[in-house]
Amino acid sequence: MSIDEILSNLKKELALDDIQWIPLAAPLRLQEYDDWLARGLHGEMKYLERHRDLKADPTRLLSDSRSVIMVSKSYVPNERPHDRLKGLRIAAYAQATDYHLWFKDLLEACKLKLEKLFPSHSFRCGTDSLPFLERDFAVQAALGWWGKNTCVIHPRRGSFFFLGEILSSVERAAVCGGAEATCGVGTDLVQGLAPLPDFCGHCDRCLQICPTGALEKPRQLNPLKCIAYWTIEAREVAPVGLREKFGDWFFGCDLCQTVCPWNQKPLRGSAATGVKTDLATEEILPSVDEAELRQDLVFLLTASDQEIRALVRGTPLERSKPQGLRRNAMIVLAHRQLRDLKGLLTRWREDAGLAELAEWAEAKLD
Ligand code: B12
Ligand code: SF4
Ligand code: SF4
Repeated sequence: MSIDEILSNLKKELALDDIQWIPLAAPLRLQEYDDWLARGLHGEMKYLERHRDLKADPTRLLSDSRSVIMVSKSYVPNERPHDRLKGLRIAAYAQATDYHLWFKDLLEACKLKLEKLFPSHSFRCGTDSLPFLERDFAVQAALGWWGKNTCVIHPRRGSFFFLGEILSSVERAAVCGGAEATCGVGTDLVQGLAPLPDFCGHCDRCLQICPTGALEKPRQLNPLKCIAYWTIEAREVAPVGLREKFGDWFFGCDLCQTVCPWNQKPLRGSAATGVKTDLATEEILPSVDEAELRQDLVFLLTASDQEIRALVRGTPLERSKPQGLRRNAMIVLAHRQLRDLKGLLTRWREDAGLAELAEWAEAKLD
């Protein structure tokens, strides 16, 4: 079996969108990563700093690793929807069950098949949480180009996909010289793949649409201004001037991807249909159901930690913890000017972490 046949079989059997196998080289943009860390842009995401050396040398993740298989899996249209907190504006990836579980399972299945084909070799897979510069290697594997919004974009598939990786000890010399010579792992592994051209051209829609100015320059995102950072990763509450600009995003943000011309085709027919890239921010996204919105806000601001945890279990929303979800709910409540729900804020004025935000939200509703 040739390498192309192996990859094509894996793609079909596991319903992957793209899969490429490349030699493990150095990251392309480590210097930019270091500059970004040096500016402190990782904020509370201290793991990005801790993992820096592992990212610089991915061979440390798997001894004898020689190559990596990069995989993409689209989440638009959503094949695994959950029905939690549907009244709130949640980024498309988080409207599905947690990809750290199901996509990791797909990658493990892929790994098992590879272990059978290459019994004397070792493999290690991951998605998101492995200290590995996924977008850098996805670009190396020609799964897309680096968009000005920093996402990896494919000319046909757009950017609404997850990335995953399988590190492997396989290299041409080892395979062809040993018992697995019939596998025919050939020159394509040695040479790598030609990168895709940068198809952003003169477009700058993502930079224009970002409500907080987080895309400071093409391909330079400042998470400390990004809605996704403040609603998913941060434990702190966003500074006042910034939270005013969040709109009704409750968890994550898709604006810089939604306006991207390369995402219009993948978006058609998905839950996000109706996207019109020439409209003002408020009009770009489908409206949320007001009754459901109220119901969700009441739940989040009255339920116990335990009840909230039970509701979001198995979804990406778990990442924010109950206190983070309450925090996000208060900002949405203030933004949507739901004055009749103002009473929900009262009890949080006594809460050490949320008091300032509760007072701010009350003032916004006055
Ligand atoms: C930390 C993190 C975040 C942070 C920081 C985002 C960021 N842009 O770095 C926050 C919380 C904000 C975030 C948000 C999102 N994330 Co995130 N995130 C990550 C994580 C864990 C690490 C990314 C990282 O290393 N950032 C460090 C900075 C420095 O990297 P960077 O901004 O990409 O900058 C690089 C380029 O700009 C490049 N560069 C700089 N200058 C130049 C110039 C040229 C010419 C070129 C070519 C390149 C280039 O070099 C830099 C260093 O590599 C990865 C998973 C992983 N293990 O890699 C997922 C990951 C990047 N996230 C992902 C997703 C889906 C999202 C969201 C869409 C979720 C959402 N809807 O809310 C948003 C998208 C926001 C955006 N526009 O990027 C996917 C992206 C898939 C894709 N198609 O690209 C990943 C790969 C997870 C996964 N396994 O699928 N994320
Ligand atoms: S995810 Fe939202 S806030 Fe973050 S850079 Fe994109 S548009 Fe801006
Ligand atoms: S919106 Fe335009 S500039 Fe931004 S990533 Fe898409 S093509 Fe590139």
